[in-house]
Amino acid sequence: PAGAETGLARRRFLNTAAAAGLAGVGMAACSDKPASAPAATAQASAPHAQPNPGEGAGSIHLKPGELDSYYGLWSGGHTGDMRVLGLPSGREITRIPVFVPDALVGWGITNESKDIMGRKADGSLKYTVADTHHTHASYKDGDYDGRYAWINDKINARIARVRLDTFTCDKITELPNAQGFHGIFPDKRDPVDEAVNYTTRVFCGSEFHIPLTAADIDKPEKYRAIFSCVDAESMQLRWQVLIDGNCDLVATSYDGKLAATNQYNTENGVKYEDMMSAERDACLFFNVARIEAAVKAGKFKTIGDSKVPVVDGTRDANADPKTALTAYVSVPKNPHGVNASPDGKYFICAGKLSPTGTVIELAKVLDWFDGKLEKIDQAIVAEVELGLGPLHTAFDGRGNAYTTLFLDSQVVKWNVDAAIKFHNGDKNAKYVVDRVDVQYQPGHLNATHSETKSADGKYLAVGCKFSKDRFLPVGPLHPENEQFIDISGEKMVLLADHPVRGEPHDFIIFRRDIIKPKQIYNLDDHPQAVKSAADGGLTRKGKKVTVRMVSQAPAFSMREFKVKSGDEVTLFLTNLDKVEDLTHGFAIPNHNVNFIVNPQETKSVTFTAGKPGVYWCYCTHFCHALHLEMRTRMIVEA
Ligand code: CUK
Ligand code: CUA
Ligand code: CA
Repeated sequence: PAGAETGLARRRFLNTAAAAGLAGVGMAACSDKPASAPAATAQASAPHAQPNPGEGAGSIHLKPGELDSYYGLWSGGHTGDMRVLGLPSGREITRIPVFVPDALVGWGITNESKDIMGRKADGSLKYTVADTHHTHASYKDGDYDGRYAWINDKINARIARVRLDTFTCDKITELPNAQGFHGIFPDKRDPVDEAVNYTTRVFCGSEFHIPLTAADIDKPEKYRAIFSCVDAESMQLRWQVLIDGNCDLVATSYDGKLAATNQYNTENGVKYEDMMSAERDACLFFNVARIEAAVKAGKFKTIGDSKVPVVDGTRDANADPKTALTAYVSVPKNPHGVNASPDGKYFICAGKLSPTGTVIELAKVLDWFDGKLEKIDQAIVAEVELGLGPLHTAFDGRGNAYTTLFLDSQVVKWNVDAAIKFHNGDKNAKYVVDRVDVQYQPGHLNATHSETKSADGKYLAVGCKFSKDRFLPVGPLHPENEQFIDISGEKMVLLADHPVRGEPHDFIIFRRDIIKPKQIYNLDDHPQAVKSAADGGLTRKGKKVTVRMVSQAPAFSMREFKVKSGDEVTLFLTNLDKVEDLTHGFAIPNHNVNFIVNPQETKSVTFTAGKPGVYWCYCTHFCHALHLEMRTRMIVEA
């Protein structure tokens, strides 16, 4: 790595012109050939090109029937879903539909899912597209507690919650006054109440600045972005902060006191050249307790139709540290990821257009709020060169950070304490520990339990945005390459490539003992569960018909039911089977109806009965030797 240091030193800090050039070549990633690392760094990673797993991580090859030791939750990108991978095998175990309809389970078909997803006045879905980027789970005592995970929809500014007992989405909230909701992070404890040592808030950063009144539509200098706090239980908005600049990714401190977002557009630019014109942007800190005190004291306004309290977090209004709600720490040009170190001490900002990582000491940020630190930028305890295009950082719990270098197609392992020493003038402090080439152009990375106090430093996954030649070609659209790296030793060892369907970004990886998934629902989970065949039947009120039936392999309780053409039919189906894994489906030809019911689960659909005829409703989910015979006749009369 000495060579790597020399290589890095030769490279210049990206100025506007250079980065604008990159936007056409390197940042759009890639010419014909995979962007190769500079010679010096390529040499640095040559010695461990051979698979030679370090001690402690173990084999990633699982024998048939063997279970993975970690769960991974991956954002699905613009498929709008969440993916569940088993690690270290890299096997995709399931996909959880969230923002976008899903034909396997009937998400976006059933009334229950439509109510969660959000409807228009006519009952149809409000949105059928989404773009998920980030997923994070709920905390207790600084580690995951296995209750919930949250995921964002950037397109429509929505936040969704996924229950980790059933692996299903149970709530979605659309953020008012926000566009391009991107970064998301739950808090880890309450800033004031010691007893609340678990997640009660989720913070959401909106990336796009927008006019707040119709009068400002064509006055970009008046556009503003917003930072939102959502209640983790109710999923209602608690408050918002009006800010200068924009929000990219979000991080929270382990003491609950601080949340922060990186800002790449402090310039308030509307063109990319403008957005990258300043030499430094910011990492914007929020003093959670002070914001909530201000809201309580009525020091807020509301925007438009929204009733959500909005406090003023702009620079000018927060110049006095003693009363400030926010603090703008400067970081170099267009930073991207901000990540909390597992020791609770630092936030690390990845430079993106600057080849640097900036280490911000949280105790010093709190000192500034207390009037004990003269200048907020004194909270920066290191700013060191890492390589080209730093995007996201993970941790091993042993003092090392791992940062993706998008342009260099590498992961760099660096020691945070050594970086601080180097920054303080100790030029012998070798903070770069190792580099490994990845294939290719990595975005997010994360290590096992990296975002918790229990970071275990065993494995690292890297989401490579380009796979190019790594898998069998399947036409112009390539999968992404989630690579798996052993980080248990001094050197990183690339263990495996895993193709994933586009376009995941962020993910977390945690031990399998964190969650205890349910195998069977409770009948009472649904207020209108059909508890027996006798509890079911058909009732009519004018043109509205309700059909209630149960499924029990290999039959539906009603062997036929009669409706009239044009009736509005609502059909409830409860699966009375109690056997683990015994799921039934229910499809109605020509009516755009298909959904499943898991053991003891109830679902409903509403549709208009079509033209007169017989429609064989059948079970779509293989359940029994008589699965094909599992049918009922819907007889539609004139
Ligand atoms: S962003 Cu995608 S690689 Cu949305 Cu987390 Cu950095
Ligand atoms: Cu019931 Cu297949
Ligand atoms: Ca900028």
